[in-house]
Amino acid sequence: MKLYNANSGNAKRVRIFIAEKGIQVPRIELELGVDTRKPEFLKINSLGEIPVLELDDGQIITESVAICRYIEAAFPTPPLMGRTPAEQGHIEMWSQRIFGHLFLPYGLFVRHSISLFADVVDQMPAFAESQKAAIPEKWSWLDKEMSDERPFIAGNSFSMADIHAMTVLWIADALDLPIPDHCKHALKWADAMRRRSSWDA
Ligand SMILES: N[C@@H](CCC(=O)N[C@@H](CS)C(=O)NCC(=O)O)C(=O)O
Repeated sequence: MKLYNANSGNAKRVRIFIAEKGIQVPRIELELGVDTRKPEFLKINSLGEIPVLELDDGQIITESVAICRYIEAAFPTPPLMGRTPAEQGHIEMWSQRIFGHLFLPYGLFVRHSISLFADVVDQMPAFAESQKAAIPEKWSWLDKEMSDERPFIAGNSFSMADIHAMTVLWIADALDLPIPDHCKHALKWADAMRRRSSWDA
């Protein structure tokens, strides 16, 4: 296997997942917005996006969550997407909640505000600002949800839902749009995630 990688949140999600599995996957490092738009890379992913996983037989898997699903099936230990039907349902529920309510506001703010994406989307500065303004209340929502003192996003075990949220945390750090100070439960969770070795993946 090899991973086409760059400095991005979607690639970070896959790098953390791989690190949590304790496996080694060689990387091909690309420059976002430069190498990702070259004809030779468009032959690998017609959308010109990383991450991309190339299997040993040459098959290509794109989309960060699809790559994680492949790795979960190929390397089931430790399980990160749940064992029982109830665990799988809850982890997927929380993964979608974190993606929809936290990753998207950050991601849409970025897409509508930085020059890298100026020729990818019709940027609307007012929309970017509205997404940015929504972020603190989204963290407040998560903080209230975690006031039951559960250690991880989807319950008592580390899972894909935490990896989704770690990706958000990494973007939040990069943009200096942090978890608000009053979100004590979310901040406690974030401190614990920063101490995991996979945080540096
Ligand atoms: N749904 C995809 C999104 C991937 C994506 O948007 N990648 C961006 C970086 S975060 C990219 O490679 N952009 C390349 C470019 O803009 O040239 C996934 O989850 O992997």
